[in-house]
Amino acid sequence: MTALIILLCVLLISIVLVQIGKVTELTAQIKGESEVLRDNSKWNGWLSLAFMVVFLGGVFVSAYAYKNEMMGYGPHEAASAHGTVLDDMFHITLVLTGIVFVICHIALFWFAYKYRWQENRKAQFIAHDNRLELIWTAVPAVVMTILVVRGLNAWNTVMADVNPDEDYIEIEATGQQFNWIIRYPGPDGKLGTRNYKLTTANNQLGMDFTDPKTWDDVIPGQEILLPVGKKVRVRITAKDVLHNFYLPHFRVKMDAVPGLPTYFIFTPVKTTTEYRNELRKYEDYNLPYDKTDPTGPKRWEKFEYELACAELCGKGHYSMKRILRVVSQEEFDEWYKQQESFYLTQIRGKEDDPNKDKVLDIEVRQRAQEFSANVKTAVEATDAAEKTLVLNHVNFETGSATLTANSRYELDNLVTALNAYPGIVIEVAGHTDNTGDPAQNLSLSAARAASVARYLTDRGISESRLRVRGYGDTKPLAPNDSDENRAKNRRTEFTILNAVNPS
Ligand SMILES: [Cu+2]
Repeated sequence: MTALIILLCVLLISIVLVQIGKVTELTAQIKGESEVLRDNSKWNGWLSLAFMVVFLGGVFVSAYAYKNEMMGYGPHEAASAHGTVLDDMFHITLVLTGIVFVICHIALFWFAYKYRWQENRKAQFIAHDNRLELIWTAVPAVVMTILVVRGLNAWNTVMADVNPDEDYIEIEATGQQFNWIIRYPGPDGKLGTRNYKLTTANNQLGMDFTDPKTWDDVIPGQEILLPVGKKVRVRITAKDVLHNFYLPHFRVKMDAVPGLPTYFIFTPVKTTTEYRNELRKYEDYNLPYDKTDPTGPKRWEKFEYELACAELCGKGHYSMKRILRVVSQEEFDEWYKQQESFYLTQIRGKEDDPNKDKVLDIEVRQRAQEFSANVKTAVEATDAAEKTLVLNHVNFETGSATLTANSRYELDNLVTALNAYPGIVIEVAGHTDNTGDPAQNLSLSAARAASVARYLTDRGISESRLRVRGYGDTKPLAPNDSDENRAKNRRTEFTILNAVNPS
């Protein structure tokens, strides 16, 4: 139906035009050709001028009306240090091409008016003019050079890699259909190695857990935080197809290519809260966020920085959106502290842990901290029951009093504690479960306690500070009714006999 109406309109307009043509021809015959030509030329000349004024006026009015939609203006200011460099490039290009645009249009329509047909005016033909050629080659060349040189400078500034001794944080973004896996380095500040061949259902990134740098790496939940004012280097990769790491507010955009790591470096300069407060100034952002709830939060209050994929990577492409929050360094540190190591929480001790029979450096450090805290509590405790601590990581070869190699870490902690509190005397006690002959258990537990004591005296602890006892199966911690409980009862522990303040 619409098509039919449009067709009819076109037909009618054509008929009208034909009729106007006929009328013009008739008038020309009556008035004489030249008079009509003069009238037409005059009208066309003036209409050209009118068009120029209306058109250019419209250009300026619409540019002003839509200025807040333009990048780098009003609510679209960059939130990163390099963002203004890029925005300025766009602005300079816009201003220069704008000047050319206005001059060209004035000239075009002015010439159409000025040199309209007039009687007795003869056209001049210029075959060639060197001076003109020079001008209209040199001017664009100079303008282009300015733009290109500025562009190259901006490129070199924005794409420069970090100095290794600079203060920055490196994170990693891996794109996959359809989400981003973001990885932060742990306290060591270094991202661990990856190898795609190690990819499993549990280890989506193929992190190489034989590399100690991976042990403390963190893969946070939905929320991504970055500290304000800190340089961030993002390693960008993809697992399946081409994705694109895009942080529009920070003017960060880089392809995520499978098999070819890329990077982008930027420094966020405005926290989410600061950006929200800037948006607050604009009328648009004072409208309700949810149109059906006019009294609810305003648009500026709900503003968030976004991470998007800027590559049409498949039908779930849109769902790659993530919220990025830029916060103060303190708030970031607080959040970062709560993040747990991916390896220690998801892989350690499980089937695909390549370090099953090793004690890791971070565990050694963590246990040492816990141990010294426990000893401090035990020394200060007044209740006798709280003065006994189990050596959880001290173990023996089956049926013998030989310490396993990994026992040394906790025993070293004990040596450190005894040196820190030179006044204390301890009882080292061996315990077994109830399997086997009680008399044998008793002697085994005594032998094990003696092994521990020997380890301590070998490291300079005076024998006079140690009481050694085997209790066999006489003091179980739990009833010997399950494997788990029996394991609990097979233990070595120490009791602080007299607590003297550390010297
Ligand atoms: Cu994508």
